[in-house]
Amino acid sequence: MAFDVQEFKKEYQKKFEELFAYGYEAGSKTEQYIALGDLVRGLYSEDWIQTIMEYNKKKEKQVYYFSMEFLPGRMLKSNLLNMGILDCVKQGMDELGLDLDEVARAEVDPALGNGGLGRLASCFMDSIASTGLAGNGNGIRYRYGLFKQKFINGYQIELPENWLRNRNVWEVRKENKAVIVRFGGDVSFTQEDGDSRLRVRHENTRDILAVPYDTAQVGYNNGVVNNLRLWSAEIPYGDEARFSTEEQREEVKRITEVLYPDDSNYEGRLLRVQQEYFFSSAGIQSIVRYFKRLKLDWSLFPDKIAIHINDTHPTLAIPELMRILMDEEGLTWDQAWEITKKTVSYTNHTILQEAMERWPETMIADLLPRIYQIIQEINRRHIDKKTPLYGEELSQRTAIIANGQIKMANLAIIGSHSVNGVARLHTDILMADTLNDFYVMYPQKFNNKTNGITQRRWVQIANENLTAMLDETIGTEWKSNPEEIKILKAHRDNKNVLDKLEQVKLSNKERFAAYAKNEMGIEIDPTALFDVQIKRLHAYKRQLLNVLHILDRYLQLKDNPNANLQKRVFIFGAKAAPSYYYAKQIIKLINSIAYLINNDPSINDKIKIVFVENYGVSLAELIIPAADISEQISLAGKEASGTSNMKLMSNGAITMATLDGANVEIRDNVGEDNIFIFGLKSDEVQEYYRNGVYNSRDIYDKNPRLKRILNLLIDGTIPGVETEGRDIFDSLVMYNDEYFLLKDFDGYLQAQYEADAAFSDRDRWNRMALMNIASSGPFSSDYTILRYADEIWKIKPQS
Ligand code: H2P
Repeated sequence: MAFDVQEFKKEYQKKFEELFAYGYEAGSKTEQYIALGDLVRGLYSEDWIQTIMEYNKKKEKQVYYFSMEFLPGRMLKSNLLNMGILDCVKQGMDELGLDLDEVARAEVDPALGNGGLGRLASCFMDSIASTGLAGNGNGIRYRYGLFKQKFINGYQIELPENWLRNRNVWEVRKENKAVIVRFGGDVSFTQEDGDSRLRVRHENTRDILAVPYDTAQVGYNNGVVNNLRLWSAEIPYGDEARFSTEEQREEVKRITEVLYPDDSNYEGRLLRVQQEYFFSSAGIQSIVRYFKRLKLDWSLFPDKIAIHINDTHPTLAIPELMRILMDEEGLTWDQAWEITKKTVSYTNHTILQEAMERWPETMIADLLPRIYQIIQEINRRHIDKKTPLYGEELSQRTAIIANGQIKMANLAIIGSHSVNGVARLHTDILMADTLNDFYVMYPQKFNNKTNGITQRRWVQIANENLTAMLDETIGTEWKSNPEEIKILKAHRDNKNVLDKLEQVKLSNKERFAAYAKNEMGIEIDPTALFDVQIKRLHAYKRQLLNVLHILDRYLQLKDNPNANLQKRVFIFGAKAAPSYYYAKQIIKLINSIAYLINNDPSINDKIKIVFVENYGVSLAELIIPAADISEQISLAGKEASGTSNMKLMSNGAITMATLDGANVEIRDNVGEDNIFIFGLKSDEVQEYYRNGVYNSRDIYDKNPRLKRILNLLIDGTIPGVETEGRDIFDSLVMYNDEYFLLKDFDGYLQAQYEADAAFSDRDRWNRMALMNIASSGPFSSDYTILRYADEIWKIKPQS
């Protein structure tokens, strides 16, 4: 985008005065940010309109990525980068006496997701635009999003995150595109004289208005600006009388109020289904409206539209598309079914049984009576068709409805043409085990699409120092062609480059140290090894294994304060689901250990623990560039892919890994010498589950080092964790340690002490870091997305 500094300064001043009626110098950071954001939106608006017009004119096939979560992070700098005006704006702001970074920090980071799944959706949106694909996002505009995490006395407290309190400059409300989503009501069928078809009548429904808010997804230096559409629930115009009580109005608002309402009870689960249907239906309605404008035969629908459902949350899009095609557009079941299957594709993100969505049949029957009928019919036809082919037993196991429950994954697989896992190992497990019944029936539907991340946000924006160093060393081609970063390997023995890399890391660690000091009052040494585990708190991700390692060091230093141990800073960032009691206990435990160790002078700063509050995209951007070790220590077979592993690798952290998820592919790319691998392999874990001989109590009894550590949980050493310590101890020792922490403990320790040795050899460590950065190109989400486009969606980048 052509733009010069002088012009920018003039425009910025004008914009500010227009908005706030005084000079920018007197404005608050938030006002200065809003003015800049507004200006930037104005700058891409022409491309935004142009992109949409082009797609319409060419009747280009478009993909719609349906996701209950998006975690875009702050958008200002990423938009500036992709528009190619980041440097110009930075300089302009500078000349105006403003610091772009400070102004950018005034943007509230939208927390519309939980973790990897939501962030993946946002990396994908960036990559879809940046590779020039015609793609749209479809999701929910949560008024509050995910809770804001606070620690009080070490416990997680959840507060509402009012991210919209200052205007959201990026969104555009599109009232003219609003649609009605209907809940409840009565379904009946009528047949008029002379009409061979039954007509569906759906009356007495509770109608909610879905209003879209659109946000531009700016492609990298290519003029493409795609659309992310998030829906908000409102009372339909003119229908206010029907929502006369406060309670009724609240009920409407609640649909798009928070992400993942506590679904440990019936009301929470009901609300969640409402959310899922709400955005699925609204999205499908707007797609159908668009398709009808093209004036094409319905059979061409799958040639123009691909609908991707990110996990099972948007699965109701399948019966909703069926409903619209049949009830509203008059297609037959067979026609509608053919179109639906050809249009929809599905990504599975987990093999954990508890994360597989199932809804009580009665709930769906009450809330969505017509959708319920359609699901029943899909199920009936599925069983009828498959029983003669595969027998009763297998067919019943794949049923969508069983024991009064509706299984969303089964519906997603049966109603789509493609099912993909998110890393090679994960897809293998899906095919061989978790979804094997379906794999037997539909082998051609299954495929792997290993996750990716965008280096634009995770290197170029998050790590400006590394970016500058790379540009200087290998040129700038890697920015548009991430594979090209491999050229860096040629410098693996170049002492000068290795030293520069060390400097870059150090300056990023200093930046994080300043944050820890200013925001948390914790003093850390930037030359210490920064050991990072940042992800949702979950037992299978094994933050606790990390804790056991910390306690091992603690005991060594208590025994001998002069023990020759590498100084380490352990950095955690994690939210626990509000109803996940065990995860919250682990948070309390880590905070208590942090308090104990950080304040023990005899530890002499050899260990510091920093558990950041309210971890999210912006904190990740601060922590990842500062990491030396990337903890990816889930029990093998449980983590579908992981994506923080890729972000950390791209920033030169060395992975401490089990052979799980995409860690396997990271190892293949980076080589055994540049990663620390330990622990059970996925098939060994499977074998243990099968033969049932695992006995954690036995390990506890026989391993004195581990026993001593575990006893710390219950002997009063860690203050304030009487209940938590006991419960966690029991889960590991008395209840047989579901995630095999004790089994993997020795291997983990050994790998950690190897890492210490490697870290103390500066050249060796820096070379490992370099090799990680140089091997990270293939994990660009641009490549992942091009594979989705080519193999699943059948769409091509625009020329
Ligand atoms: C999940 C999986 C990750 C995966 C991610 C994106 C659900 O994310 O567990 O293994 O990388 O989806 O596919 P997370 O645990 O981070 O919430």
